[in-house]
Amino acid sequence: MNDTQSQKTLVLFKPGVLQRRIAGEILNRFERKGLKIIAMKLLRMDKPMVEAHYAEHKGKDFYEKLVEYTLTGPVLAMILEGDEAVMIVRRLIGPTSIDSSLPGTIRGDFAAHTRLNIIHASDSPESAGREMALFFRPEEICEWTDGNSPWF
Ligand code: FUP
Repeated sequence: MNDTQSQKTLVLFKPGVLQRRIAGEILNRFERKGLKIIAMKLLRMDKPMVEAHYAEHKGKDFYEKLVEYTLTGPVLAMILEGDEAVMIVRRLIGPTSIDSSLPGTIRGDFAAHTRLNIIHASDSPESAGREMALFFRPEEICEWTDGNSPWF
């Protein structure tokens, strides 16, 4: 525990999660790992917001389809907090490419196509800062402590 650092990370359940009624099942994986939910919002992203979120991919061959998919329904955005949360959440979701996403990871278990890989999570503390600000105002973030909870 000594060298670990508490971090916040932005997680986005893409439209396929709500459409397939698996939000609870996926959220459960983060909670049972010990990550803390400190913000959560169900929303329909508009095109400018999707384009801002995926700005780094503009011009790539998958970009238009990725934007289109992200607009097909509501998304569930959340901020998770915990020691080394950025890395831990990325490990839980699995690699971007479905070819590399092993069973046991969220993408490995629930997604069959890279473009429809159902979930997004910040890939660095810097990305997390930018992405949290895109989805949440500061007053929408609810910090809390574990009190005497014994299990982490
Ligand atoms: P990740 O951070 O793991 O979500 O990965 P990226 O930011 O590299 O990619 C964002 C989204 O673009 C992925 F979720 C799916 C889509 N994508 C493709 O459709 N094809 C690719 O080759 C790479 C990414």
